[in-house]
Order: sequence, then structure tokens, then C-alpha cells
Amino acid sequence: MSGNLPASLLRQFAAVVGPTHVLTGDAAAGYAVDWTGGFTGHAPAVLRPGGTAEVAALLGLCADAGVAVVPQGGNTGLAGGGVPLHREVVLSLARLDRLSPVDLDAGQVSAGAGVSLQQVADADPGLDLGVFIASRHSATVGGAVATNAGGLRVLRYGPMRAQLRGIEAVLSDGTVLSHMSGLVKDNTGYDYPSLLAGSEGTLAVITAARLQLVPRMTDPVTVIVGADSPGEAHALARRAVWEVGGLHSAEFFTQVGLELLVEHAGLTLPLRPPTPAYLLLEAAGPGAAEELAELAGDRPAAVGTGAAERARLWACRERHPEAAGFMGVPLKLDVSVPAARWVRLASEVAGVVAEADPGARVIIYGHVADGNLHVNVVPGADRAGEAGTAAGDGRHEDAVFSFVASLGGSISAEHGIGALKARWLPLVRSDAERALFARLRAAFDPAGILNPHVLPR
Ligand code: 2HG
Ligand code: ZN
Repeated sequence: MSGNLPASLLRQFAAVVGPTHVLTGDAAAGYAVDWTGGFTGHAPAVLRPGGTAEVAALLGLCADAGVAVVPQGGNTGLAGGGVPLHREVVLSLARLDRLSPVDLDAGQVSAGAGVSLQQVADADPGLDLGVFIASRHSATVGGAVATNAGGLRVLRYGPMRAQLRGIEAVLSDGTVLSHMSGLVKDNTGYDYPSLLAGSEGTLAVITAARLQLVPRMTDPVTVIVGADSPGEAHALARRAVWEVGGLHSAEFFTQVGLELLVEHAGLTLPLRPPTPAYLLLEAAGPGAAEELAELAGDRPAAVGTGAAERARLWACRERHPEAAGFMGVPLKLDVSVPAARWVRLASEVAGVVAEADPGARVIIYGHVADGNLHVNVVPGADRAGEAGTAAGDGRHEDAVFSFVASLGGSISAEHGIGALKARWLPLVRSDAERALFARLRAAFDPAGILNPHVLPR
């Protein structure tokens, strides 16, 4: 036995993938904890299939044995949806790393679930992947599709779902579904690739995806503009969306997070003197520099055109996910509200958290043009007995999510519901919607073994 798995089942797994790709004990431990350290589980076994047929065979064995499975890609998720919190078997898709030659006629590529987003972005010198996230070197195609990852260029290219032109996936009974021809126009039935995007491993295991690529940026210009308040940053971002034709990103952060990165991560301030809020804009193509300069007007601004200078400016925003970690184990809440309510959210959310926990530390940043705000909360010292874990009594989530729901927003803009937010789904999805989710789920996964604790049943 390993954990709660019979030795006979482990032998059957090994017969499918080879003994070296069935990990147990210490070898499995790294797969059981997430990136933030906030979610730690236990994997009785980690299975590392080398191809779609092996995924199908493993799922068939798990379904027959009634063993729950958590699919895992690069393990960069932030909602606890990719780690075995209930002693599930981890199905690591890392070895499904085949990247086909780019189809230059269609500007598309087929990628195995284990290919990193950076590898897709590097597949052709003239083309790029529209989804651009800080964890792109580790995050994988399968995980990014399964969570419908968003990131820093959603305002231009949409989330991962918008890049999808086809999918290959395996149902829990071992059925392989493949629709990878990449047709842009194809009205021949249900668009199940789109349904699998954002399904968080609950409907099927994604083994490959057909992705639309986008033109690589030419002559990019990055600028950080200082602002007095979230409201000023938001107003400027809205204008940028309409007035800067080559706009790719509009990102918000504050001096609170930046100070931590300066102190602990060696970053330098982009503007002196610092300002309370910042807006990072990136645009490309002819006229981008002039349009951005006109938009910034006489506000303080730092401009980068060369790779090194742009990277220095981007670090101020891209490294924000690390900032809260310098104070403790953060709760990572990613919420969105209608555009007209974003300023209220950004201005009031720290106060809302303070009412629930006066000792909590809050850092906000995010994708301002998408209505998305990241609220990173480090609980106060008064949460006795909870040191070292982000999983607490839920009062911070209660406070933030109720506020967001009252603004007509979403409790997950881009990271997914995972284990972290399952309890709060009823705040934003009706009984009828959740009943439909359950029926879809039963149709795709009648055995009920795929990520059973993610998204409420
Ligand atoms: C980002 O926008 C990511 O940087 C991560 O979505 C956000 O760590 C977070 O809370
Ligand atoms: Zn984000």
C-alpha cells in the first residue's frame, strides 16, 4: 500500500507508464504543494503519462477503482485546484510536451498539455501567444486552458479560451475526444473545447490544444505613469483603451506593493518621488510612443523602449505576486467587477478587509482595463493556530467576495474557483446555474473522479 492505494493498483499504473513514472513517498511530495505554499496536500501517487493513450489507460484504471484524480500542469495555479488536498492521485501532464511545427497558413500551432506557454510563444519568430502571464516559463498549455488563464494582454487578445481552435481531451472513462483541425469557422455542434476552457480539470483531462497565434509586437513601448489614486489610474486606462491603437497592456499597482519589492527583491523605483498609484501601459507599432506620451500628459512617467529598460519597468508589475509573500502566506483573491465599479472596489477593498481583520495586510494590483483586481491578503497575527497556511476561517474571503458580489462582480476573474473559492460560488452563480454545472459534470465524468473537490458538485 502507498497511502490509501492498493499495491496491485500501483502495479497496474506502472504497467501503463513504466515504474519510473509512478512516484510515491518523497518523490511525490513536490507535486502536493502549490506555488504559494498556502495549499499542501498529500499524493498517494503521482502518475506521469507519456502520451494520450497512457492518460486514457490510467483514467480507466482510476475510474474502475473509484480513485479520485487531480490533473496537474506546471503547478502554478493560485486557487488550490491542482494539488491533492484530499489524497487524490496526481496526474502530471508534464511529459506531454510535443509541439508541432507552426502552421503558417493558419498562424496556429498544436501543443501537448505539458508544453510551457513560453515555448508556444517562441515557436515562430514572427508570431506570439496572445496570453502572456508572469508564470509563462512554468505554466503549461493544459493548465492554462483548464483554468482559462488571462494575464497581461487580455484587453487585446482575450483569455486562453479565445486562443483555442481545437482540443484533445480524455474523459474519465478513457474516451479520447479530438477536434484539432483548427477551423476558425465550424458550426457543427457543441463547442466543447470552449467548455473545457475554465473547467479546472473537472470535466476531462486536456492532453493537447490547437492554439491561434498572434503577430509579434513590433517596436513596443512601455510606460509607467504615476497617479494619485486608483481612480486616476482607471480613468487613464479607459482613455488608453480608446485612444492608443496599439495598446497591449494596462496594468495597475500601488506604492504599497512596490515598496515591498524595492525592500525585499532589489527593484528600483520607476518614478521619484514615488506616487500612491501607478499605471503601466504597453503599446506597439507606429505612433505608439507619441500616443502614450500624449496620454500621460504632464504626469510623472518613466518610458522604456529597449528590452532591458522595458524589463525593468515590467518587473515593477510582474513581480507583484511575490510582494505579499514577504509578509507571510498570502490569500490570493482575483476578482472583477463591471468597469463602472472598479474604482470603488480598488478604493474600498482594503477597508472592507480591515473590518474583518484589522491586522491584515492588503496589496492590490491588476489588469485595470479588464475590471480585474488582484487582492492579496496576509492575515493578521490574531489568526491563532493558522500560522503558515492560507486556509483559515474564511472571514477575509467572506468580506471581499460579499463586497464584490454586491458590486455585481465575479469572485474569480482568471485564477478559477479551485479549492479556495468553492464555498463562495453560490454568491455569484444561481442554484439553476450550479444545477446545470452538476448535470454537465455528470455527463462528462459519471464516475465522479475528476477533481471532485474543485467547483462544488
Ligand atoms: C498576476 O496578474 C497574476 O500577476 C497573479 O494573475 C496574481 O498572485 C496573484 O494574486
Ligand atoms: Zn492576473
